[in-house]
Amino acid sequence: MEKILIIGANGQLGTELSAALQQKYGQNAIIRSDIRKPQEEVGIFEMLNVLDADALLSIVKKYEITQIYHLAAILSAKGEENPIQTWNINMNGLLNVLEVARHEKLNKVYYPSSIAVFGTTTPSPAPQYTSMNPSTIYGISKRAGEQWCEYYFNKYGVDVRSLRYPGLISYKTPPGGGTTDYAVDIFYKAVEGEHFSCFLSENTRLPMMYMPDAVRATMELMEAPKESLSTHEGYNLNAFDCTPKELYHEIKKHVPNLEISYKIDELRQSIADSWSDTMNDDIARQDWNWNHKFDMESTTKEMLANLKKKFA
Ligand code: AKB
Repeated sequence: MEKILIIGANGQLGTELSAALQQKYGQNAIIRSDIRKPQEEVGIFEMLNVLDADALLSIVKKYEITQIYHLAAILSAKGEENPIQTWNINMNGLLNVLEVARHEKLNKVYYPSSIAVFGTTTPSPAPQYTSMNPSTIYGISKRAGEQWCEYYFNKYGVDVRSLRYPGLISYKTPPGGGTTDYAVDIFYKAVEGEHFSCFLSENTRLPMMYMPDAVRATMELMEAPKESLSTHEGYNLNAFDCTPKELYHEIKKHVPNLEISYKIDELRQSIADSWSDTMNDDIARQDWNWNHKFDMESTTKEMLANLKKKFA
């Protein structure tokens, strides 16, 4: 029986992945952990700072953990406020997880990567294997993390799997400190009847994905037979791409009163400009049959309907 530890379970991805894993494996098989208590405690929860390797090991032993989903990280824009701290958390957290996986002989590890690994020398659409010169410490740590994952797979046989997520759009838990966060904020403003001030310019194109697709992709990758996987670095993962202007016009079809203005944040604009505006994910589609379900139109409908219910 699998026993799964989720590190960073209260975050944007962690909240929804925890619920999906609890549904699949049962509540007692999932140990949620984070540095803060969750607002709502569902199932087993442990306080854990992933930098504390002893605490991590004792939780792994206590629950006889067989898989770890290591989701804790500082995102792109927030990471620039304190690069050394970001490197420490993003990198040493991963190394603690890989070490415990190696010594305790865990079955599998999941490590999220990001479009932040790409840079200005990456062509568009970004191929799976390409030139990468990430410009943020978050991107540098994700790229190095991917390489550590491949290294632990080759050298120690740790079955670690990873996806390069686009910007994730969800209504359950807000993101924090990312460059793609505008694509979530705009929906909240639309539903709350407020003006939306966008920190990226109207024509900044970025890859995006609705959270249910991201959760399904993660679970499908983790369930794929090991022999079918051709990489243990992050797989490119694509759904749709859009600019703030395009997303605004799509939402406006449902919320005609929504107004937008642009107040560019230089840091986040420069980060977005350095990222690829779309990715080629053919290898994920070939290796483990990845296929997205949601495009910009269906994501918009779902986000608005669910946020309206949430605020009703
Ligand atoms: C961010 O904007 O930093 C994240 C990401 C694309 O990894 N959402």
